[in-house]
Amino acid sequence: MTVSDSDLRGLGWTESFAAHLPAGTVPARVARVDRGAAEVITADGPRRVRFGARVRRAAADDPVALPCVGDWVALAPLPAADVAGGLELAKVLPRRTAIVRGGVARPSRGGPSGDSTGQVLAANVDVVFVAEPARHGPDPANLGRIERLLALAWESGGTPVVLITKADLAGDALPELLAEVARTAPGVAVHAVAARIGEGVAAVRGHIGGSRTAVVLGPSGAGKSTLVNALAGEEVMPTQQVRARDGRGRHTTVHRELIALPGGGMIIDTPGIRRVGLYETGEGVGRVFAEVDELAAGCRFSDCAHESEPGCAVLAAIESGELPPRRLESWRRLRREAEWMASRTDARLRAEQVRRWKVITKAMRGRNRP
Ligand SMILES: Nc1nc2c(ncn2[C@@H]2O[C@H](COP(=O)(O)OP(=O)(O)OP(=O)(O)O)[C@@H](O)[C@H]2O)c(=O)[nH]1
Ligand SMILES: [Mg+2]
Ligand SMILES: [Zn+2]
Repeated sequence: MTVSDSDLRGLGWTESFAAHLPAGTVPARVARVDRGAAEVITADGPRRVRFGARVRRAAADDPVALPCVGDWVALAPLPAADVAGGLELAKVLPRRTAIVRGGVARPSRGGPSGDSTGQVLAANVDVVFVAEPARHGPDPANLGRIERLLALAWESGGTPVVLITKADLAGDALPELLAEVARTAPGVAVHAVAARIGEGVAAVRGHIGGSRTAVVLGPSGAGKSTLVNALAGEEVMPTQQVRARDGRGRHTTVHRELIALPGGGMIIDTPGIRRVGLYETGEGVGRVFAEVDELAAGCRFSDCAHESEPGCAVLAAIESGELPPRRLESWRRLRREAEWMASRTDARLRAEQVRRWKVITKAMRGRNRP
């Protein structure tokens, strides 16, 4: 590494990125993307760069190739430099991890529908915080949304962590809610956070040490930006000031943005997610429902569909109350969606596209395996 590279290590720059940096270019990390341009952080500080022609062409063919928040990129001198020192974003370096969402899938008679183009929500993240707000009342959190975001998080190659945000709103129901969420997220750390009053923030901070990068995903109004501000120790992101009357359809954060935290580590704040489809169809769903797979190993028939077969260990677990029926339904829905995605005619192409952009993920997955 060169001297200037060492300044970037705190931002997550490693030898494996350096190995892909073309000669004569400058490395930078993308902090924010606007149409056709990006705010990047270089060893010399922040600057704004436009996408070069090759990057624009690649992104037109394949949206996954579009530079994204968290990406490491190569900056090259502008081809016809009328501005001295002018740089453009010339190349996206292969991603270590990437959160890729599919097109919005709507249930229809023939199964899920929707397009199968992907969008990278964040790149090179180590930790994926799934933020689900606690609510007052009989239905204190949306467990299905947690499961869906966990599948996406596992597919990314990063480590998921569930945050029950606005935990103060759950009142006495909080311990029970946390226990239920823990059952919904096997093998995943679960924390209660009330960022507005500073509770649980230290536990979140504990996941973002050194030069790690985290991203926070969740619905609008979950308190994501409030948490990011609590971590940053200052008002870096605007938060929802007055509660919208119906609480819906108001997005305070509109850009995904990478924020460097005092004391090291980075967090990417994101706009609220309304509905997110699966894109990659690897081990994600299986990991979210690890206990269902374990139970299924005890079914009499190895191809048991857990519908009505004799000797079905999954149905027996439902009968005994060990497995909530909601959990099996949710598993079925996500499995169906993943299978539908995998069966699309462009599935092979899609897998190749992601592989091309995510070279080191396999090794990462091996390391993350509990
Ligand atoms: N009761 C309670 N309210 C909170 C807490 N954290 C945030 N809020 C409030 O929840 C509302 C939404 O907070 P934001 O941080 O803007 O939510 P967000 O997830 O960033 O929303 P988007 O940017 O729209 O995706 C604000 O009015 C916050 O003050 C908390 O710990 N407890
Ligand atoms: Mg926000
Ligand atoms: Zn079975």
